[in-house]
Formats: sequence, C-alpha cells, structure tokens
Amino acid sequence: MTAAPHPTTLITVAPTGAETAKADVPALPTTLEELVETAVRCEQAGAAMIHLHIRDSDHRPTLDLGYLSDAVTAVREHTELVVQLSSGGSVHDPLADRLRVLDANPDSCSLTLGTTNFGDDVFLNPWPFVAELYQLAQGREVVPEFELFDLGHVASLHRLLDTYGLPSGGRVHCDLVMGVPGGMPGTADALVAAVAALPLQTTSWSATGIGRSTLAVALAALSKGGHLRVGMEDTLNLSRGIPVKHNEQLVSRAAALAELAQRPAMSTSQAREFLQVKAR
Ligand code: KMH
Ligand code: ZN
Repeated sequence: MTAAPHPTTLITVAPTGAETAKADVPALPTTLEELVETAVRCEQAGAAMIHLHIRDSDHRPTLDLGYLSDAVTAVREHTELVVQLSSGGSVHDPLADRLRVLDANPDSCSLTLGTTNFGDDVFLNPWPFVAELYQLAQGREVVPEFELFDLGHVASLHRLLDTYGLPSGGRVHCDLVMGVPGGMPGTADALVAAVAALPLQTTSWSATGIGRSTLAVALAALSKGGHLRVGMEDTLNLSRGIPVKHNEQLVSRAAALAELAQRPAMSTSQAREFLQVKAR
C-alpha cells in the first residue's frame, strides 16, 4: 500500500441493504424504478460505484437471479456506475444462493472475510465459502471488494491473498465496515488499527460507519487517505432525529467532505481504471 493518498476519493453508495423494512422507511429504494432513479441521482452527486442489494415485489430481500440481472442491466443502461452486487445478501440467505450472485454478471461483488455477529443474528462466512467465492470471482473476472467487519477478517484477507493470489485486474480494494453490533467499533482508533494491519498487496480501501458512527468513520477515512462508502444500507439519519430522505443527500455530504479534504470525488471512468474493472 503506497503512503501517498490518492488525489481523488472513490464514493460508493449502498442505497438499500437487506436489513431495513420498506414499511418502516418508505424512502428506502426497493423497486427497480426507485433503484434506477437513486443510481442516477447518486452518480450526479459524486458516487462512482453502487453496492446493490435487491428486493422482490414485496420489498423483501431476494437473491433471485432474474431480479438481480434486471437490476444490473437497468443500472448499466442508465448510469456509468461500477455495479457491485452484494454477495452477503441477508443473514437468512443460504451460502449456495450467495455464490450464484456472480451469475448476474456484475462488475464487482462484495466478499466478506469471515463470520460475524450481526446484532442478534449471525452473518455466516465460513472459510471454505470465502475461498470458493473468491476463486469463482477470479474465474469470472469480477472484481471483489473485500468487506472487513473485524480485525480477524483482515487476518483472513492475508490468508486468502497468500493462498489464492491477486483478484481479477490485480487491484486489492477493501472496505472497512465499522460499527456493526458484533464487529469492530466505528471509531478512528479502530480504523487506524485495521488500516495498519491491511496486507501489503492492498491498493485501496474505503470505510463505512454504521448509524451514528458514519461521520467519525468518514472523517477518519479521509484523514488516513481512504475512500468512502455511504448510503441508507448503513445510515438512516443525517443527524439525530433527521431522517435521510434520499441517498443522494448522503452522497452529496460525502462529496463535500472529500472536496474539503482536497481529494474530490472520483469519476466513474476513473473508478473503472482505479479498480481495473473489466469492460462488460
Ligand atoms: N446484509 C448483511 C448481512 C454485503 O453486502 O456483502 C451483509 C452485507 C454484506 O450487507
Ligand atoms: Zn451490503
């Protein structure tokens, strides 16, 4: 990992997630139309990559290949965003269904490096699953984003890269997911410790802080030369008692912070080069 910070900031938007119910948060984009509208506005606001969880016609999380493929196609038709599909799904999704996410032909997929307590649930990522998903992504030339919820996940990333080599395109991009109840806390101290432990092969990393930790993590990430992930998957309030009305607000705020840090938002074409995403 080079010491000099990148001159621009990759902003990833995670607009929906799998945890929040549409009935509780009507502003959550769950239909294909809402997803495309969100993607277009977030791209205009400075996002270069989108991390997608898909919902079915009842607004429930789904890994159905038809829904996933339709979403990938629609976002590609309307934006230049790097399209990343979640391979994490929801805590209830079987591992086999999560492997099949790659059949929807995304540019990128999330890849979590270990099991973590996730509130009252367990987000399951046993080593054989991680290794299989990684090799599948290599074979399909899909760029993984390594999701690290804990310092132990960073250790597992060393093992993965040492055992199976570099991902498609040769870039190692990580995302520190901080502040999940059960994972590492969303603090500057935890971020510094995790960044210091990243493998030498790491070429870039972003960070996201769940809930109230979002700003502390974003500011720490920018200070340490990292990139940003924001969105309603991770944060439902702009500040105490002020709900997010549209993901664009979170992207605009991230772009403003990046501008202030004198590392403005990266364009989509820069992001494709940066992550070495294969043309599809
Ligand atoms: N929904 C969480 C259980 C990912 O997208 O890869 C897992 C998650 C991680 O959101
Ligand atoms: Zn996710």
